[in-house]
Amino acid sequence: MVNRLLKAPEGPPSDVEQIKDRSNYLRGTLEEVMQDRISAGIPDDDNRLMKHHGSYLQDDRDLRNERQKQKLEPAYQFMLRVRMPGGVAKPSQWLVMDELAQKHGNGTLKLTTRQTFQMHGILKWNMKKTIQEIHASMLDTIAACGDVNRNVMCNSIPFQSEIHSEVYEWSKKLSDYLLPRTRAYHEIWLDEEKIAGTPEVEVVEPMYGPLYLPRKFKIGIAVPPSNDIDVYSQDLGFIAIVESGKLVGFNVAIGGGMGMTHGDKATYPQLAKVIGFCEPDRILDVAEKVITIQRDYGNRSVRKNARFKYTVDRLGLEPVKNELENRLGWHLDEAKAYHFDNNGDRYGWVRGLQGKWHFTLFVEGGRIADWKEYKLMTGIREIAKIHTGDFRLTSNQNLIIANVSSQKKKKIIDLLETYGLTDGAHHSALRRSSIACVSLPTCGLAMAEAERYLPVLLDKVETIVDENGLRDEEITIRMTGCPNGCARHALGEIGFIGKAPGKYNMYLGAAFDGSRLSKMYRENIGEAEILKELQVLLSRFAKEREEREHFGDFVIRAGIIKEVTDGTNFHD
Ligand code: SRM
Ligand code: SF4
Repeated sequence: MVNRLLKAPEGPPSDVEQIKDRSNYLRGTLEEVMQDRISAGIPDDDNRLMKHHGSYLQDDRDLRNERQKQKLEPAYQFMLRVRMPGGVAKPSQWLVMDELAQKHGNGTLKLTTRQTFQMHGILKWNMKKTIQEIHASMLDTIAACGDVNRNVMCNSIPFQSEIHSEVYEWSKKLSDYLLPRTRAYHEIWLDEEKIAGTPEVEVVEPMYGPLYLPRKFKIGIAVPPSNDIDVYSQDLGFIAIVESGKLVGFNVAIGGGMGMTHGDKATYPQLAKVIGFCEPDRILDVAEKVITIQRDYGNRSVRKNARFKYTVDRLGLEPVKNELENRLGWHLDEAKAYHFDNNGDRYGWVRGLQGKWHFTLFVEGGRIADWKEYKLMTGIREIAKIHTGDFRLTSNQNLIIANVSSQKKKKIIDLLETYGLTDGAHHSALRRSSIACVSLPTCGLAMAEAERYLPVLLDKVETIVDENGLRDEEITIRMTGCPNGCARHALGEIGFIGKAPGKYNMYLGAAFDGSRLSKMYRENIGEAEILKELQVLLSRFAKEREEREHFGDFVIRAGIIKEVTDGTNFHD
């Protein structure tokens, strides 16, 4: 039922809308083109649909020029992203991912900022078997990308109490409940028999409809005081409210998102706003109705303005809340008080429920690989072989070896030592608070390096940090290769966005707990200028900061950068 007071923007449907429309519920000609052996790639239309199956066609950009010179087609390969709510994987599943990465991928795994695995470098001919093996391990890649609800994030600290496992169960239920219903994935990748239906009467996608959403949609659940999942960056965020040790429900926040386009003020990062509270068993209903509002009123004409944050800003928070309550048929309660301390990870060993132990391992840039001097991938593989608990991928791209029994702890410690795997305590707290998106060489949208460059930059910044006595000071620092914000740059106290090879826009002033956006401080600067700026800023911070003041707050108080009070004034 459409509310006449609310309107979707007018305009012709975007190319992607047309592709989805023609696709017969995300099938397109994927089945045929994946069998075609002439090219290692697939046509653009099918690639748009491919995303809904959890994969992107990419090419190795390090090889692009050389292959062009040799008149070869680009070095096409696929990226595959797993759906894994809350980032929880069994050791057996880890071993499958590891094996597939060796067998069909580029020999590495990426732990993503939404708590899942990505594999890169899979050739077209190996895609089907890779997806089948993932499926056999009880994971899948459905809706990991595309215009649907994505991997549902959830606070990854397992030791807190029963609350964590309860909240994790909700993230799984949300993820399953909001899955597309089309059988396209099962038919194309898992050889499910096509069932002749009666399309005229059958409702294939009762919630999404045949066009799915105007854009991707993201949900995350935070458990205060940790905001590790950056709840305000989500299209729909839930904040767990715990009273007398019991989960009583969730505050509901809507309309967050990080992406923007350089130089286009009609695009901006935005924070989700809390609109009320609901009891736990109502969150599926809330999520479904919020999604249908975006389905009905999101911008299907201009994709760069199609995220739910723009729908909320265009229609207004109150009208969207009213519409939600109309669709729900009940009212949200008043939001309850909560408090966040930080949006990072806590490293090392902690003891939790039933005497189980958890170790948070520092994984720089989320990349699991073997280097000459550091056999991270082999080390975790050996741990997975004996581990009886589980693994938790964090939203800061780290890894928790979780639920280790006291009996097994010694063996795990031995393996950690053998392979030199640590909580990163020998690094600066700045490095341990860093995130970088994938960027080059696989990301087709990258304008500058991120994952490969941030560690190199940090080597130099750590010298400045040491000179100023800030080695143990947690300052969140995030780098992305373009303004899409995959490392949630706008919520890092220091943020860099790639502008061109070797050049970055520098951002300052985000809050340590992820509750305030950063603002641009310098435009298009290279390494020498970055270091010069940080030299001045960090030395001022060391001298002038107030007790326990965070860097993001300091730069605002000291008048170095203006506070961003809302995404809509991000560019002012
Ligand atoms: Fe992202 C597109 C990688 C989290 C905002 N993102 C991409 C693509 C698929 C590039 C493309 O479209 O061709 C990147 C693939 C690179 C590669 O080679 O693997 C990519 N995004 C990633 C990951 C792997 C970064 C990482 O290093 O961890 C993260 C995977 C998450 C996952 O497991 O699902 C990832 N992306 C994010 C986040 C952070 C988050 O969700 O918490 C954001 C910002 C939040 C948001 O969505 O607002 C994000 N990615 C984008 C955008 C901008 C979307 C927008 O509407 O503003 C794009 C581009 C697009 O959608 O057109 C994008
Ligand atoms: Fe690619 Fe840009 Fe996302 Fe980095 S932020 S992974 S460069 S789309």
